Amino acid sequence: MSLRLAPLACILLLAACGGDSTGSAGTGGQALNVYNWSDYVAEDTISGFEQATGIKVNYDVYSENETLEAKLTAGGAGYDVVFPSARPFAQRQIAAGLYMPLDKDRLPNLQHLDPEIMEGLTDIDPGNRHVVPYMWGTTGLGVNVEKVRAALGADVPLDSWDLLFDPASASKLAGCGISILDDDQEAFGAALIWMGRDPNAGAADEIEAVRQAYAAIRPYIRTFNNAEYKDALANGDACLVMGYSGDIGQARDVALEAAENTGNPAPDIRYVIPKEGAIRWMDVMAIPADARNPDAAHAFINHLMEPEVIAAITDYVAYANANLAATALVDPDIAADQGVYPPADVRAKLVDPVSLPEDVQRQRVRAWTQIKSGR
Ligand code: SPD
Repeated sequence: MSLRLAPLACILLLAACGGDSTGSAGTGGQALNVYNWSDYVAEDTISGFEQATGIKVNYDVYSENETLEAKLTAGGAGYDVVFPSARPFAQRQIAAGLYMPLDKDRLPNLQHLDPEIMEGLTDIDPGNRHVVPYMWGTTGLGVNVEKVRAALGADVPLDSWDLLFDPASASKLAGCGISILDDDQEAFGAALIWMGRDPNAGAADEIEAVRQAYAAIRPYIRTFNNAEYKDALANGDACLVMGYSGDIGQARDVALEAAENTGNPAPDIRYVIPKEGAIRWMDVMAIPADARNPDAAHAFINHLMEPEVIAAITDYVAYANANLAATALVDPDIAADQGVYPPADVRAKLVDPVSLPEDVQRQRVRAWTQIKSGR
């Protein structure tokens, strides 16, 4: 895992970094409460912000959009900056008035963001008033190549959802460990794409088709989770996972580091965007309407839009960012990694999730609960 040290220059030479000169003055001396996905900043991101601004950060993590949404809707959680996925979560949270409008005068680093990505968010956030894009990625397969080949043969194609959804394949991989995201949007999307259908489909027969697809492989699935699968892939407890792109890049880096430390051969862990296509998602930053420290929240969001800061995060977490000015600063190996920045022909097969009607969403959640329980 490469860790860029560029933000240090900003810490030492604050004035030279531009647009990040907000100190603790104006924040009422209160700590900033940040709630983010797990493993979604670099090692020095939070300490870099604290040193640059004098603002103390309480940093807490989650691994499901639903956890964040439950806290936001209950109110009083006390978070100042949160990171929902854009569709459908931020979309409906904006509509429900859960976020405060951003004060763009306090976000000068907005100038660095990719105008195409900003424009792409205006359907859920007209005028880009409430959310700022953070990282984006895809949901595909993480593969331990040696173990999968040992189970399925040296010539097995690694670029298809068949690896997971073909029961003949899954049954042979059960022994080395299959893990699936506990995320109904991703799980439904993947199965529907595998079947050549619209991943945003919601008709009763589509839901039934997904239920049957999972019923056929359910006996071979070891775990359903959104965070632990990363370690399982890295330490050999899983050989095939459905996972978020950067998480699988992180698992590969952890495995490489462990191999270096122990002198053992490094496993060949790969992230695959299957040839049939995949879901693309975008996570955004927002300030809850009941935030207690909006001044510090703006300073934090602005800090994360510093090209050096966000490039270092991309290098560390292996997710693509939305900051054009950061592109030249990203580690060339990460910038060239087609799992992080897919080429045009692959991008053409990526599908953005949409907000489904409430009754469809409820049916999906019910079916997903049944699938997981094996009923
Ligand atoms: N470890 C960070 C993972 C971020 C994943 N966010 C996207 C979820 C899309 N359903």
